[in-house]
Amino acid sequence: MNKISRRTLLAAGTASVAMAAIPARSQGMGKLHEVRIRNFTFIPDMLEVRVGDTIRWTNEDSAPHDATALDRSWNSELLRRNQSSEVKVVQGMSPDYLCSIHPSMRASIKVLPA
Ligand SMILES: [Cu+2]
Repeated sequence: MNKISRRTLLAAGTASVAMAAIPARSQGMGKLHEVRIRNFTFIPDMLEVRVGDTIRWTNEDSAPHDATALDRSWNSELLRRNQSSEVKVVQGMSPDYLCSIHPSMRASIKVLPA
């Protein structure tokens, strides 16, 4: 690699880091909420969130699980053991969810006003 292309790459790298940081500061990143899935249970099974927050589900069971809105309007990825998936909280997000594989697994979120 010659000097010029190396310098260009470094400059590009710096610019992308700066661009990523600006919206984070001006808009706020929202809070990250963790939900663990253990023994066929969402923990916690009730979560208070705000628009712009992120919910991360992590499956600690050997059985696969997911988080799927009762009305199917949103869902996490299918989670195998120790896998995580994140969903961003949006306005009017459907509050009640289940595991689509084990529908008796139920939990809910409460979207608080911003
Ligand atoms: Cu399940």
